[in-house]
Amino acid sequence: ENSVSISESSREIPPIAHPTPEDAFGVAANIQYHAHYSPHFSPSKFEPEQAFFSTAESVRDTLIQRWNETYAHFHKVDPKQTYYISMEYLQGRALSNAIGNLGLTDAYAAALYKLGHDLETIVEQEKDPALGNGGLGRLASCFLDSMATLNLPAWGYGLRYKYGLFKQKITAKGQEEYAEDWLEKFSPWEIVRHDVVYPIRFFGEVLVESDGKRKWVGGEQLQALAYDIPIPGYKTKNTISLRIWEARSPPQDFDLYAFNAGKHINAADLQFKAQQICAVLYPGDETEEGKLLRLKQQYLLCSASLQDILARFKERRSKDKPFLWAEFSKKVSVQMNDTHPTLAIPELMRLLMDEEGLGWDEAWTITSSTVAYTNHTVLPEALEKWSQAVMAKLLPRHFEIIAEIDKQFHALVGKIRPDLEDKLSSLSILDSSNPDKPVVRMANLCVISSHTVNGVAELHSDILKKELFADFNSLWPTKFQNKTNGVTPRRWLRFCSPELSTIITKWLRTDEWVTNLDLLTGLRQFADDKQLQTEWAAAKTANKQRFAKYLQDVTGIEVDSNSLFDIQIKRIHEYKRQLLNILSVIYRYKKIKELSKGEQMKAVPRTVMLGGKAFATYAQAKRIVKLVNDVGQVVNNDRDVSHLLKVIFIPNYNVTVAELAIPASELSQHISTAGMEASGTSNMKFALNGSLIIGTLDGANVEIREEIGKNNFFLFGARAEDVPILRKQREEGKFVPDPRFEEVKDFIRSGKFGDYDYGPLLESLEGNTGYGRGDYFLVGQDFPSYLEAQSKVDEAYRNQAHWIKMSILSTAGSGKFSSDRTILQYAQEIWKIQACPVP
Ligand code: 475
Repeated sequence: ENSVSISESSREIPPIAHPTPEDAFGVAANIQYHAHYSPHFSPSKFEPEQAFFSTAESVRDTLIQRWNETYAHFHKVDPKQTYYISMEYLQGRALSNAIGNLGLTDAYAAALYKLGHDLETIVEQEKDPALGNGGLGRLASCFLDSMATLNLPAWGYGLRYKYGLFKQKITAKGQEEYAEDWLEKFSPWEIVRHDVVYPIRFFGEVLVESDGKRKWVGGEQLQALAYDIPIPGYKTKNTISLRIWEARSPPQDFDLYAFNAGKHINAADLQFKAQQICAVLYPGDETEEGKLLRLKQQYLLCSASLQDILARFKERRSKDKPFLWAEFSKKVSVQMNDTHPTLAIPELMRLLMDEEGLGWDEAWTITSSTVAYTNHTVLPEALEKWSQAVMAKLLPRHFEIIAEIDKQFHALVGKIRPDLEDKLSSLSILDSSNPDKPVVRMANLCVISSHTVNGVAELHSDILKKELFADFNSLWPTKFQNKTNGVTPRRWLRFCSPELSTIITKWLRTDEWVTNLDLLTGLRQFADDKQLQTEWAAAKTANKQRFAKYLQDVTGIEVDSNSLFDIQIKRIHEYKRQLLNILSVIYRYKKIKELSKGEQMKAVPRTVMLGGKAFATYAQAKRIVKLVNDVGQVVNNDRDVSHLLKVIFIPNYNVTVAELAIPASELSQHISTAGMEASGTSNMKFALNGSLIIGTLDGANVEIREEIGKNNFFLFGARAEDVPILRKQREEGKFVPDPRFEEVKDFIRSGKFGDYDYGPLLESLEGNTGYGRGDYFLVGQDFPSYLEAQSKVDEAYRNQAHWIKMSILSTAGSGKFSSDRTILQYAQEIWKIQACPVP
């Protein structure tokens, strides 16, 4: 027996002198340390790539230190905590964001200079991890930045896909997709947590024990392994975590007999099978793919996250903090980013009942006061519906629980709202109306089980209340809220446009706008000031030149930095109407060709840029990509017009490209069919960067226009409330197309843009209305008013002083669209959590 007892405390890691280098000298030493002692390459090499990894590791030291302090502080204070669960995060590159938030950009730039590198080149070595599709994923990342910056006790949970969103290449055939291997080398930001592992089960069966308790047994068993990515707040010590899960097979007992019998491949097989689960991000944006693998991903995310949440809740109980399940929802709030993590609901029920021994009623009270749901789209193809058969097979216990929730919901309606009973077929969770394919409606499960349901812009939340969830709203009117989206001003202004930021800070005489974006209104009083206008124009020009250089590098096309930079970047969707944009470009091209030399002198030169990825099997979207590229080929090579018009498809649009494009933009297009874009968030980023918007009254455009003033917004198109009426009129043969619209379609049909078959694309604009046909998205309807708005853009651009003034007013009016404002509203009105700053 050991006579010397080792005290508990001596098993903790002894504190070390703070490694955070704070000046260029210290930083350089730290980078060198990593180059020598954590070399992933030959230590004799210090090329940009090695310099990037050493630099990132040096930054990571500081982040880990702060992350530990934050975690310890939360543990001590034990505040109510929010967990944001999302299948997608679009983080973008982390290096410049991290050193920016730490306030160490100058120190790192100077240190790298000492070591023979420049910061910009080093930053460009980093891969852009694209673990998301579009708006929903990027919003999650903006939210993490705001939660950290606001010192909120909150974490993100996600999945560690091996392959992110595909890489897009443009060839003569149009878009081609290639694997995006963001882990090709490794990611310096993730910290693998071998101490955080949870069991995950699929398939199997439910046993009923003698006491009536139910138990899920058998089937396949896996493990979820955690990786933590530290998320630093801006100018605060608080550093939170994005915890992403990876599936792996449980450690196998090494079976020597099997090995000798040559059967050792089995373990490797299991490992391979497990790894398939997180192999790829499903690339459909606003589409639902009822594939088993996707359901496995969703369950892995929910189960691992909830086991982790429960473990933390228990860990924080102690003698003086008694363990009471009834306290759970006073300590924990779970936000579901769309319906993708809906399984969090039955999983929390299962854990509370089957693992913790609670009864149904208590488990239901806890669950329904813990989870909240955000809806991001009303598009029918995005509303998740899972086959009941698939669900019952993969997750038999969860299916039982879901059926029971549905049953109790029916009983509740019968009791308190018998008038709604004939609506139950559309309100219920289980929909068996099609006997060949009974489904589980995930959105209904979310609405019924959540204490709060929110939309992402005023108009969208109204549509949820009045249309999509109207009956639920009449049942639970206080359940529905609005939380207009926002974007982080750090990444989307302070760091992506240092030029404009410096000017803003100078004129506002403070840099506090970075965390208090409403202060931007202070720019309004200087909007007419010639000095500010000159500085503003110079910054915009510098950003345009930087982006022009990038475009030349990736497309080989030379861009005139004096032309109007007109940009539309977002996923390619018919409802987003990139087709409307390119059709009007074709019209512009035709008209320029008809001008005399004298008239041409007066025309405003434009560079129209479009970028975005099309879901690989979304044929119309791919045709649109092809058309943009074909039009570019013709226009850019036509010597009569190329000095007045260029059309560029920006390949492989991602967060990194957005950071270059948005600051360079003067006009940006947010032109969806009214009522279809839930919010949009790039509209906010563009407005913040002084880019004027041409847009419809859709999503957050409505609120942006209110904030920056209607004179500073190029509005066109049908209103949301008129859209159904217009579709109906069209159906009745009452729509008379504008001759200019016909002219453009004929021009494409003539073969002017090559021999690709645009028939199916043009046909979608004709005939009887129906989803995806008969011009469902009202391109023809809005074409004339769009052309008029475009003429107003040209007119306005001719008066540069006035344009710059509008640009300043656009930035000045963007304060509302900070994700700090959005997150504060979630914290106060949904999560009921408070800031918990590390002292
Ligand atoms: C909206 N993605 C934007 C943004 O709120 C809005 C759905 C199903 C499967 C995979 N991806 C999805 C979305 O629904 C999505 O990205 N929605 C977007 O959310 C943030 O600003 O208007 O279209």
